[in-house]
Amino acid sequence: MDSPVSIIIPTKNEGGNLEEIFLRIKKALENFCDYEIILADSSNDETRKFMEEVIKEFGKEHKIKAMVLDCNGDDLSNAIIQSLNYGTYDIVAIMDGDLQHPPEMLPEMLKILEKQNADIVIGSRITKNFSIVRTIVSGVYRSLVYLFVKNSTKIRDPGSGFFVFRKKILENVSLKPLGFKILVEILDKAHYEKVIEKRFIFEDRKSGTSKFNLNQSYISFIHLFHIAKHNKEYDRFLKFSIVGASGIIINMGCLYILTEFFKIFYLFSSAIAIELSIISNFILNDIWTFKNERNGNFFVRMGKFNLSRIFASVINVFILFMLTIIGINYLLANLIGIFVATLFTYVTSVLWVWKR
Ligand SMILES: Nc1nc2c(ncn2[C@@H]2O[C@H](COP(=O)(O)OP(=O)(O)OP(=O)(O)O)[C@@H](O)[C@H]2O)c(=O)[nH]1
Ligand SMILES: [Mg+2]
Repeated sequence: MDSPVSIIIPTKNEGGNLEEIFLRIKKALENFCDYEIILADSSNDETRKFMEEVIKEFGKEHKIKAMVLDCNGDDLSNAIIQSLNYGTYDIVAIMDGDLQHPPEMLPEMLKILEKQNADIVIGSRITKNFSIVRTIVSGVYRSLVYLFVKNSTKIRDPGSGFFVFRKKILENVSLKPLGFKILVEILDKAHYEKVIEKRFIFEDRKSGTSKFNLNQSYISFIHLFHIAKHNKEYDRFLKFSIVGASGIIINMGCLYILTEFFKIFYLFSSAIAIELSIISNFILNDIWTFKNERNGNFFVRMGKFNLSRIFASVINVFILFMLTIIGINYLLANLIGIFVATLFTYVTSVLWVWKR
């Protein structure tokens, strides 16, 4: 391959993995392309000194072009952003320094980038040893990414830290990431068209300790919150909520009119009022909230919206029932039910009814 690559590796106290990662990168790329390695280091112990020595000795012996950048105090994402200024090549690879991202994948990922003219190639993790908590947190996080980050719904692992990309997609882009998920920030803000994924097995780290913890997850969610604010996804949720509130007024009004003036038995009136409010919500969302996402047939969208609302009502009643069983006041239980049902309708609206 002709194009050289800048490999950026964020590190924090990863001295024990350094020689192996250098050797494996060299073996994988030496007959493939030129490369430089930038270690974006935020170590807070003696590791940096050790790294500099390894680079000196190792670089001489193995002719590896590597540097360690002082990113003291920077989190993973910001350390990577700093390093982007030091990379001299047009193609960049980001990978962890604990060997969970196999360097042997790099040639294939770079080949895909070039041959298939992609802008980003993501190494998607097949995780085997995640704890239950990490699996749940990761699943919830991914769902929210699909909701808040445009063009992300087709990406299996938007939270991966292993990817290669063309640097030009970041021209005139101001990245303001937080925590570990720099790929999500890039997917939201960069100028790119084609993203391809290549799956790999995410092994346990070889040596050193994990920096992942629940606080990191919390930071990732806050980051997502900033993204949603920035890309106006919030506005959409607000519009959806206003339409939902208008539905309540229509529901109550119809129930009153049908029961009082048309003398229809109130339970039948209620069924008609519910359907009318679903239809009015659908129309308002179609012409306002999701006016730029109207793909396909109007009636198919309406049918899907109806189904999602019916399912949401079942969820609402189920939560009401379960929470009252454990002694929660039925009005509070209903409020919680309404909240979850609204979220459910929103998610299905974004990802299914008005699919982007
Ligand atoms: N520069 C910098 N690098 C960091 C920081 N936190 C973690 N890293 C590095 O980022 C990479 C990913 O961190 P890990 O601790 O392996 O996180 P993880 O892979 O999600 O968690 P494990 O699966 O438990 O290893 C590793 O190379 C870390 O050394 C930081 O604050 N600054
Ligand atoms: Mg790791």
